[in-house]
Amino acid sequence: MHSQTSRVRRFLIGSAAVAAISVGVTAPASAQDLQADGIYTNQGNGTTTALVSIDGDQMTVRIEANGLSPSLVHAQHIHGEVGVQASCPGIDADADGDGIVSTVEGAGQYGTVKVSLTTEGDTSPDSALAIDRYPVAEADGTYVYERTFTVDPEVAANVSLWTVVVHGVDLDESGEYDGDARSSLTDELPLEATMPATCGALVTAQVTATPTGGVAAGAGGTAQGTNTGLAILLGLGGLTALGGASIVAFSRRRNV
Ligand SMILES: [Cu+2]
Repeated sequence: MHSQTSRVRRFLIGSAAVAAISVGVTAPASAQDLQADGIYTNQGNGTTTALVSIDGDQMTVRIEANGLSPSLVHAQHIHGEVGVQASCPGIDADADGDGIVSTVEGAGQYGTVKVSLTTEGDTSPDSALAIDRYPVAEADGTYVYERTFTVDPEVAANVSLWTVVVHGVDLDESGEYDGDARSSLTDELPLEATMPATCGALVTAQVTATPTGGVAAGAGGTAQGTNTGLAILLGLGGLTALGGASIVAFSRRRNV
């Protein structure tokens, strides 16, 4: 037999727990997860997968690259223009008809450099050509890049419109960036070093966990968050949004 009092108390305990646990569901909503699947824009068979997460002024970028020119450095940037939906060029962007979409020829669609995805130090457009601070592909043409850094509010607000471009194609497979053709950006570098290898437009990343899954996963102790005050506010909102189903799910879990 259940007294009214114990039933109410049980509900309140359950609600508090759900409110706390739903922090684990609600808090990431302030972050933004984007993904860009980059394919080759020129000769070469490179592919890149870029994951970009924004949380306040912190940006985390992970790039997995395959099929790039081996053992060579690959400049990589987030390209775009404020307030403009960027896209990746096709061969029709080859204005001078040399069969290659240069960085400048592609800029009409993907814009200018907004973030330099360097391995260390500055990440501003000033480092766009800092080729001593970009990833070098392994001998099999792969690399993995991951870095977290601070970005301007303008970048955080616009990055979902932008693209990830990885540069560098060893066209003649000589093992180095060379040849008479000069970069569209600077005469100091060969065209091979700066021409786009892959380009991908950033879109919202696929959600991998349902809210219910998030609650279950969170039962292990996300209540011990650091933003307790804010978390409670967010948690209350989360509780309303999650509704009774989550409480049932939580109760069932507790009874297992
Ligand atoms: Cu670039």
